[in-house]
Amino acid sequence: MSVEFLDGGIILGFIEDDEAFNGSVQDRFACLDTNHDGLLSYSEMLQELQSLRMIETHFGIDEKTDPKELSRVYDSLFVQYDRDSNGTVDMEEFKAETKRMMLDIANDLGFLPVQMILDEDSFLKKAVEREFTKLQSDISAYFIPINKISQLALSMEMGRRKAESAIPVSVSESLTLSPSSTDAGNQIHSL
Ligand SMILES: [Ca+2]
Ligand SMILES: [Ca+2]
Repeated sequence: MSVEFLDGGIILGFIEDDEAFNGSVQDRFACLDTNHDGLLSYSEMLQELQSLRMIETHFGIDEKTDPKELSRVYDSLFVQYDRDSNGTVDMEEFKAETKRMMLDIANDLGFLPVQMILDEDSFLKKAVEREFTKLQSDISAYFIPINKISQLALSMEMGRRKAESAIPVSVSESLTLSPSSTDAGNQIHSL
């Protein structure tokens, strides 16, 4: 569990990022599919349905704790996943319903960030993690890393010192050179 700031934009960014979203959905599906038959039975889905109910509780929609009521909630959630009503949830059904639910949450949230307690392996947490990684790579793309800055400052300082130490030399050179060069000029003219 961790407390994260979340808004609709973060969720939308996640579900529109095919690589991130499909990867997370496939990972979760594989975790839930304990007998590895490529389908999720009601009992395999129960863990997911329980975590979904928790999200709903955070939104203040569902406060029911009566076991009969709860199993009714899980039944209706399962039916939402099992779109062809064959009693199991396949990968496409799981992906489609997860996307639809995330879209609903994104629409409910809007673009004002809210603080939410998230499960470490929840899709919402994945959305936050993706946003954070994206933000970090955006920052490193726009800003020079700190060690580069200090290198730059060092080479600028070296350049400044070099220039300072060069000034007396060039002044004395120009002082000694200018009469002779004038002489040379005069000589050219006189020749
Ligand atoms: Ca299974
Ligand atoms: Ca099905």
